[in-house]
Amino acid sequence: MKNIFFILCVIFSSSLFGQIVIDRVISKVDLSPQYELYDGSLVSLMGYTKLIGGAIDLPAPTLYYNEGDSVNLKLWNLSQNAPHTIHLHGLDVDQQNDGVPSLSWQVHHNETKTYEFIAPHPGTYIYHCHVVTPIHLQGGMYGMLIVLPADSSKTTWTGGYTYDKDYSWMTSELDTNWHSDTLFNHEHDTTAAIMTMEIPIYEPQYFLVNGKSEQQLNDTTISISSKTNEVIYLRLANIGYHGNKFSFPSSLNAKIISSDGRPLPMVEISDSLLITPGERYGVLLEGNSALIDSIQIDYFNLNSGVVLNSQNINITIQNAIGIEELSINKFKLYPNPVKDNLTIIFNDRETIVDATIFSAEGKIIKSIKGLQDKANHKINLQDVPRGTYFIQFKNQSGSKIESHKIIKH
Ligand SMILES: [Cu+2]
Repeated sequence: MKNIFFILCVIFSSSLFGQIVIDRVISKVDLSPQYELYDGSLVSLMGYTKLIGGAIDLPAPTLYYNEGDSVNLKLWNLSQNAPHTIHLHGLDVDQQNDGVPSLSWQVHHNETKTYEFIAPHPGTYIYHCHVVTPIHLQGGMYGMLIVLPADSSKTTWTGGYTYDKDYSWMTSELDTNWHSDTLFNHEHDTTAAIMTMEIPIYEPQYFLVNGKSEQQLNDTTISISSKTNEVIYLRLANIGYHGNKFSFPSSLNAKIISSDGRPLPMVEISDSLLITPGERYGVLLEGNSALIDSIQIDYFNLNSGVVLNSQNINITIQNAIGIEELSINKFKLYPNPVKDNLTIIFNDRETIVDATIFSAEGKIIKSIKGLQDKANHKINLQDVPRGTYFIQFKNQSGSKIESHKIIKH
């Protein structure tokens, strides 16, 4: 009888509290600049990774849990000097496990400590270091934490909206002057009442989505590719020090459904959305007709409101008949998929354009300047390895006209 009672308890508790999940992240500091920015320059990071020998990820690896999971999240600090923590931004966890050093503990060099919590409501959260937060966070110690419904279904939350595809975009900025050895290698005692450290004025040169910018945003994990009438679920999180204004093409009928890990009481239908640092939003998009456009993100100074930079993420919605059939394209490419020569035809009377071919990782493969609306242009892709690429057309003033996906066979 006792045994049956015990078994029933185990079954009941596992169905109520979900799985026990053991997870680990490692904190590190680059000894030399290794993280490549869109213009090819390298910068050092202070951040998290999952692999001992792996490079630091920017953002940190996204942590996925299911609602009700009992999570044991270990932090192994392999970096020298400053200790680190994991603050679980927006999650309902107890103070001991919330990674704020003055209220709990911190993890010193070569120590491992474990955060224990039950994954709360399905939604989008952030984790970041809470030791000398402005510096460690700018250094790269941030990532997304996503709680899925208990059954892992493509549903925003239990009983919520179903979706076909989801994309997670974490916005931030990067000021290379904050990525110096002097700032990263500081010794730090969080119990000290006074700590002085000279910090440069924050003037970021790079404005990021998932650690990338400009042509790197053609990465297939970031740019949206979908079919008509598919529902796209966008998880947005701003971990920069500036505000973001998202502008969605109006034909996508953007619906703002959740904020900071909770459903909004009223769904808001809006083509624009402001996100301040630390906030998260859930947005549903659905295109009823074919589209090649972009979602614009303006990064603005919270004090002055001045827009400092804008990034665009391509969105392609295809009919079942495929991308070549879209009549709104200004350029036609054939054959696509291509084996040898890619021919470009001007559908519209853009006079002179520059074309750049990028790999899915954002590396420039070929750059052709001054294409003219007269003859057919052939680009030889024989020497390009098989894979997915993007061709981007810009006019002579440097404004982007449109981008196409190319499949190389
Ligand atoms: Cu830290």
